[in-house]
This record gives sequence, structure tokens and C-alpha cells, in this order.
Amino acid sequence: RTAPTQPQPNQVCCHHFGQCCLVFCGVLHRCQGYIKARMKSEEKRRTRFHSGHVPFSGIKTYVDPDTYEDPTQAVEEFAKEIDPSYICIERVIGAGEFGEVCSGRLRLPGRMDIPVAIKTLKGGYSEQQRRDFLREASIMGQFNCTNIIRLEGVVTNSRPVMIVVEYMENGALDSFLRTRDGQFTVLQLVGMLRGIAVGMTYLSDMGYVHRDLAARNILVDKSLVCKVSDFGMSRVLEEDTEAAYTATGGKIPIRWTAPEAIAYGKFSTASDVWSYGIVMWEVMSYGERPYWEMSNQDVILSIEEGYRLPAPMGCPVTLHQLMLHCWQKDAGQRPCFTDVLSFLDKLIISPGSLLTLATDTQR
Ligand code: ACK
Repeated sequence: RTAPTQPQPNQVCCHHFGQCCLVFCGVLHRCQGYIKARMKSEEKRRTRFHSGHVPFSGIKTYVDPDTYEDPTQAVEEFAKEIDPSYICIERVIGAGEFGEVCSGRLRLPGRMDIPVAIKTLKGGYSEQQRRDFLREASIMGQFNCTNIIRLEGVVTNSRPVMIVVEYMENGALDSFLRTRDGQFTVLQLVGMLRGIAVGMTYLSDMGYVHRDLAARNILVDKSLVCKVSDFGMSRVLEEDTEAAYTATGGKIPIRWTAPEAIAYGKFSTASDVWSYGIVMWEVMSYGERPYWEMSNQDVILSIEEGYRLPAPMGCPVTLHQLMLHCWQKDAGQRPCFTDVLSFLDKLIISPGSLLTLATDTQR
């Protein structure tokens, strides 16, 4: 820059004042730019993975572990490291893509021991598999709700790598209902649905989109409390045997997924609400397969043509109406989880509203 010409004494002030003003305005402008950029990036960070969800101020929002440069940092931040000597593995209860799922007990010093489920990462894994495995823990560790599976902690400093969660005596909801066909009252079934709606309301308030809400991903405890589980989106969909590849290359559980999510990957809380409607149908039909043996392609075409699942046998008409509401083509017309929850609460408070069955009205 060229130096300013020597000013006259009475001009000094003015000149300097002008310069100061310019510098100040420049700094102010840059500051505002900086603040705006910060706000923008914060906004981006919050919404990038939330499919347009605008979180309420003051309410904790979900942080996607993928936004961490080093994903192990996310695990450290959101999951407690457990000393493996506190874990007592008792038996194998299932198999996941990454290794066995076991039941056992967690004996933390100075605390009563509690039953837990332990997911293990089998040996010979790649660094990517380890990250994918632990990703679920860093998501689950951010939630604190009675209707979301509780993370007790992780073992990452020794082998095998483990994720320890609360134990759910009755296992997955779909198989549980299939083995107990017709054994519950409508009110008990609505109680289960209410629990799932509480969990989903919590997740949507946190800005988390589940993408794979289905009865197989709900666990049931000994008191019939239902809890949402299986977090991790892409990994979960890889593992989900129901997930099929779409024309656009995504892996999606077609029967549970909203049409806009299948067609152009628009996953949102509203698409979770569609899946919730399918879970309602699964629960009211005691674990029947949605759309029975129809092929995925036929399901997509039928939905496009306006076909919707009919009410299961013995299903109150009000519940089927709620399902149909969740399955509106226009995502904006679907209820939000708070609406679903208050609707179910009203039914529970006045159970007389559950007496008219959908089959009665058809007749
Ligand atoms: O239907 P299930 O008994 O419930 O079979 C599957 C199996 O492990 C493989 O995922 C069961 N499972 C998973 N997490 C838990 C848990 N927290 N408590 C009890 N069982 C669980 C699931």
C-alpha cells in the first residue's frame, strides 16, 4: 500500500478518524462475516445429518460421530470404558455381523450387579470394521430415555472389543409377538406402541433419524417395556437382512420405508413416522410380515398406486386410522411423534375408544 500524503494538522484527526472508522468497519464486517460463517457451519453441522430437523434451542441435539475427524474421540466422549474384569459373560444369545451377542452380568465396584447384553467384535477385524462397530456405541451413548436401549459402556482397550448394553429379557419384538400370538389385551399392545412412540419422540427431538425402525429392531424387557435399538444407520442397514438395494444403489428395508426415502433417499423424522405406522401394524398383527409375501417391487408399485395395509384382525379402528395417517404420501401431512404419542395417550385414558374394531366398521 502506498503511504498517505502528509496531512495538515487539522486534517490528522479527520484522516485518522476516517482510517480508524474504515479499520473498525473492516474489522466489524469481518467479525460479522466470521460470526455468520460460524453460525452457518454450526447450522450445517446440526442439520447435515438431521434431514432438515431444526432442533429446539436448549434441547440436547445428537452429534453424528462421522463429524469427528477421529471417530475414536466420539467413542471416548459418549461411551464409558469398562474394565473387562467387571464383565461376566454367561451365554451366547445371538449372532451379529461383527460377532456374537452374549448375555451376562456387569459388576461395577460399589454397585449391584446388573444383567447385560454384550456385543463382541470378532478377531481379525479391519480398522474400518472396528470403527463401524463402535459407531453404534457413540450414538447410543448420547441418549438417555427409558424407551431407548441404554449403553452401559464399551471395552476398547483390550480384546475382544465389546459394547455392553442393558439386558432385555424378551428379546426382539417381532419374534416375541410371534411366539405369543393372541396372548395380550389390546391395551397391552397399545402400551407397547406407546413406549416406542416415547422413544421415537425423544430421538426426533434430538434430531436423530433412525432409518430402520421395525419391530425386529425393538427390544422388549421382562415388564413388556419396549425400547428402540439398532443405531448406526448405514451399518445397521448393511446388517439388516430386510434391507435390499434400490435402483439408486442404497440399501433400504423396502416394506418399512416411506416412498420418498425409497425413491430419492429423503430420510427424515417424517419417514421414521411412516415406519412407525408399519411397526403399529406389526404389533397389532402379532409379528405378521408387512405385505405378506408380496415382492419388494410389488410393494413399491402398490404403495404408489395408493394401496395401504388393511387393519389386522382385532385391531381397533382408531389405531388403523392412525396407521393410515402415518402412511400419507405427502410427508408433510403425516403426524409428528408428539402427535402420535398424545393420540395414544388419549386412547389409553379412555379405553372405550378401543372397543370398535376395524372389522366391525367394515361389516
Ligand atoms: O430376538 P433375540 O433374542 O433378541 O435375538 C437377537 C439376538 O440378540 C441378535 O441380535 C438379541 N439381543 C440383542 N440385544 C439384546 C439385548 N440388549 N438384550 C437381550 N437380547 C438382545 C436379540
